[in-house]
Amino acid sequence: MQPNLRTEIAGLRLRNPTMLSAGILGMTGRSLRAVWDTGAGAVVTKSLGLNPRKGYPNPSVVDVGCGFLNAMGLPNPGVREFLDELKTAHSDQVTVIGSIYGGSPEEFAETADVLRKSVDAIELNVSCPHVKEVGVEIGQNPELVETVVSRVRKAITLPLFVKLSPNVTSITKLAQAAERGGADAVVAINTLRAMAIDIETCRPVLGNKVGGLSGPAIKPVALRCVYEISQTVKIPVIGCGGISDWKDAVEFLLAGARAVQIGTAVAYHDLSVFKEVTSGLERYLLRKGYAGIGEIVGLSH
Ligand code: RRO
Repeated sequence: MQPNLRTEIAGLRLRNPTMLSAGILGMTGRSLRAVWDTGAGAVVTKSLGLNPRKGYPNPSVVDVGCGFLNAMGLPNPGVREFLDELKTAHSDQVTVIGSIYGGSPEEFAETADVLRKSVDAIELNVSCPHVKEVGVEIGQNPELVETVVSRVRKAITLPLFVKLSPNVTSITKLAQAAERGGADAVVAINTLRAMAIDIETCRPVLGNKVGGLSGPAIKPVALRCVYEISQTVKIPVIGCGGISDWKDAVEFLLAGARAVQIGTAVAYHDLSVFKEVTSGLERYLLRKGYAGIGEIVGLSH
């Protein structure tokens, strides 16, 4: 019998445990739809705020060999403008998660409220490593995380995820704060603060100088975070960070993730990564004699 790849997170039913992570191909309805059509179990939008943002000057993304370094600076057209894109992306058949950021609990709540009817779940981005006031300054502070989450919790009934930062002393304390605030799941992890320097110009490569590292280099860090968080909180964990093939996905499930997000691998390879991961997972479950994903979640503990 074919193993069951379906999984569920806070009532959100997924056809398989893969998701497109925030920040990659999430800027238009057509690109979100295209990723869904290649087999992702859900797609996450680029992080959206109440007002449009231009983002940082180029270079804003650079390949550093072991991954990507980015300082996009939260470019987005603003949540209201994006609703039109969601008309293209979202339907009863297509699972879309809206990623949002804000400068205050009120701003997060208002943005979530605008999106509420156009997505299946909300992901709070409190962990952008290089944008002042709306990113990791919130995500490094457990009290603020709890306040933001509980304010959004009051505003919407949709499944509520919180994307956590690895740029902290204890990620488990932030996961606990999200859980106390009423989050349904945490996503671990956002990018690691990092930089590159051009040895000819003797200057930092990124327009913003410092950015976030994603891709294969951060996979072991992300895996450790998922392992620790899943031992600490009761809510589900969604793994994110350097997942490039089905073996990486299996590792994250064994560490305790109930689903995985894939971003940099889409840019490094192409959209076939979702099919590669789901068919590899299926073969693995079959070979090991497991009936479904649920049987291997957290098995390494
Ligand atoms: O837009 C960005 O520069 C960005 C964001 Br919002 C984020 O959450 N993580 C990241 O690495 N870049």
